[in-house]
Amino acid sequence: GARENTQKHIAVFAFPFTTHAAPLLALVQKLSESAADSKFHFFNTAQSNESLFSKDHDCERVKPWSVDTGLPKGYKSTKGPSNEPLEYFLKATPGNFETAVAETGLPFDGIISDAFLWFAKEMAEEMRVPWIPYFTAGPRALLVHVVADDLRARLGMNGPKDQTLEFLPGFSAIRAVDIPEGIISGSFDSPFQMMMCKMGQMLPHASAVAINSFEEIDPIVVKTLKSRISNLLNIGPFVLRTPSTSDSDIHGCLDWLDQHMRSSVAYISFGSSATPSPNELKALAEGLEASKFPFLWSFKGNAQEMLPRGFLKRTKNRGMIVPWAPQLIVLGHPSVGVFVTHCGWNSVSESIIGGVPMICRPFFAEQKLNQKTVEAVWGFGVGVEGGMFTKNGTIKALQVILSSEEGKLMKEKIGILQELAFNALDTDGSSTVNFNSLVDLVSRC
Ligand code: U2F
Repeated sequence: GARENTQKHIAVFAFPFTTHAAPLLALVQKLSESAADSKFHFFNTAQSNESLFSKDHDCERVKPWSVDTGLPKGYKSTKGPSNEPLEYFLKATPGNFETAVAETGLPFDGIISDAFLWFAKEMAEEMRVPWIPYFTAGPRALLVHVVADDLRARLGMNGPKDQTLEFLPGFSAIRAVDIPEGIISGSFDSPFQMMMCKMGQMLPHASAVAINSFEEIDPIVVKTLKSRISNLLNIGPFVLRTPSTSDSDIHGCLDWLDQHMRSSVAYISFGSSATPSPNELKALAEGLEASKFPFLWSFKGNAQEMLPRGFLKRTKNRGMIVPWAPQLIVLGHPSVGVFVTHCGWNSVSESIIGGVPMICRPFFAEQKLNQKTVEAVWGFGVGVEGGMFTKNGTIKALQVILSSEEGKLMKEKIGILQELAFNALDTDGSSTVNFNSLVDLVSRC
């Protein structure tokens, strides 16, 4: 319609849990540099926005707006991990976003959303504007949600756990048990699972689907995905385009790494919300201690209390424990030889960028699928024996990667993918070309 000026307004809907909102904001910030006549409005919970935007953030191009959390008045979070905030939030959608959008009083020309927030499609339809979802995990995870109905028809619900998915190109090494819960196993009717199910149905109807991955990472899977989603834009690994503020090294990890030998250190982190049980933490610590490899551990919680007595003292000459590490840079440091990870997609991507083989201990969501892909498809990582940390399993896995021929081969294999990742982001690389298409699309909103 007639506007006073030519500035467009793009609404952006964030998913405020785990590492979802940060990659979305990184994308939007980059878009705002290229799609100069668009202003981006970032709808997210106040708390999540606070952690993402600095106090002196200039709102000229990207403006944060608060969305209701859905939490009851006076809600006190329970100690430890809880699904409650997520459940309240989901209950409040889409009304909380609709309200926040209405409160701006602005006419919007397009919606970019976290892919999880499928209802953005319906809102975009009502506004008669394009919907561009962003999927922050990998292509396999995206595919299994998009073909969820087919998987259910083929494999039934809660069928044999070890049957493989041969019928899906590239999936012959993947078993039913590796597929995220809520597709062919587990509960299907939780609000979260229902959201994922709707997401799978809606994504093929988006104007384009952006994904934080690159085409060469998994060509067969990307091809199948493209047959379902005609405008799939692999634009990653996006972290390489946007140096983040969490990269500052206040705990001195890099100086510490400088003192160690090439490919000798185990870096350990389980991402934003997974924590191994006390027993597993103990086993992991015992394994690290007995293996004698140096380690850098990004540890959530009180290490003194949670790790075996005397462990910190006994390992102080070759172990470093920090509450937060500049992970991308750490994984790029030549001293790091293995990443002990929960296989969150950002972590897997950063390990590929750093060329570091992985020891995988997945917890939830699509992490098992990521592990199996790392292990059986790409061949540059191992799971821990039995799926949980034991002292001996930990020692074994560390030895395979840090001091065996097999480990060397893994390092070579991940080096190949590492190079492809960097190539994808070259000026004429696939992810750059795709990003430019995304800019075009947003500019045409
Ligand atoms: C959810 O994953 P998480 O948030 O648990 O984990 P990652 O995707 O691996 O992201 C963790 C990020 O935090 C950073 C690290 C990653 O970018 O570099 N980080 C750090 O900089 N320093 C630290 O000490 C520790 C972490 C979900 F659980 C997964 O299943 C999904 O794959 C993922 C993406 O959708 O979101």
